[in-house]
Amino acid sequence: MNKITLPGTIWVASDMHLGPAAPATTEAFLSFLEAAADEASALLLPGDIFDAWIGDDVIRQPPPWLASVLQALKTTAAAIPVWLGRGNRDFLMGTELAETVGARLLPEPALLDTDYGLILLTHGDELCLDDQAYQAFRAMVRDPAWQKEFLGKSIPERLTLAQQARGESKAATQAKQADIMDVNPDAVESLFRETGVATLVHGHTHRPDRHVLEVAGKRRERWVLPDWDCDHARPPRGGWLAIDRDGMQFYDLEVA
Ligand code: LP5
Ligand code: MN
Repeated sequence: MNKITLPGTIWVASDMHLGPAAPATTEAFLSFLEAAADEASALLLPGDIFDAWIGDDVIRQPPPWLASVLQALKTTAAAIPVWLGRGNRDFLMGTELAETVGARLLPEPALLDTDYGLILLTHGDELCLDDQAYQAFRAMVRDPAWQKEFLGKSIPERLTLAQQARGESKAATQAKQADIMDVNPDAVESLFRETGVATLVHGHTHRPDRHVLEVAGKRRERWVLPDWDCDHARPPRGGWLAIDRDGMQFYDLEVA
């Protein structure tokens, strides 16, 4: 697996779920991007930056909320390296988006060579193996033939389908048992074994935490990133993980 060398202070954040219905979260993200440009050496965004990404061609005539996000990403990427990773809601992010904002796309998973050591970074949905209905959906939408057909539809058609899929997903997740929507312990263990790394960082489950476990006689840590919601959650929530030579630390968004 190729390593991404990232010296200095790295900021990692996921699951912002930005979209037209999340203006306050978008504002918080714009401030976060400005702070990252000033304070971090690199910014990594491993997935679900967007609530639903229907294809990179939307950036050719972006709606105002998206135009502001693209501009801010561009400004930050001109100051520090920015890496975008695909999540389960923005798995269609591609090279046109990355090149337009001056970012790079993260491999899945990504192996980071940081001042704190090797860290494996991924969105996390691929580890939720007990959620078989989701894994079937994932296999369908990750299939290049499905993607080609979907991307061949008009933007309004794709927006309607994305909205339907979000509706179905909300209903499905409400009906599911909470524990099947968490990562599968065997999948996590296999990833630690196969890669030999001591630290895994992922998002997706919206269960921010640091888990300590032992795999193959070695101490491992699994750090789970928080989701962001400054529009509907009270108090508003969100945050990021900072990694530097001294270790790893969560920071909460400071929002009024
Ligand atoms: O995203 P979230 O947090 O609600 O739940 C996820 C899993 N759901 C998804 C689906 C996405 O939310 C949908 C948005 C994708 C937009 C991208 C572009 C457009 C694609 C259009 C597709 C037709 O990822 C959810 C997990 C949960 O995480 C926890 O891990 O449980 O999985 C599901 O809800 C899957 C369902 O169980 C089964 C499939 C429902 C979707 C069916 C789509 C039907 C589309 C309608 C077209 C006529
Ligand atoms: Mn997700």
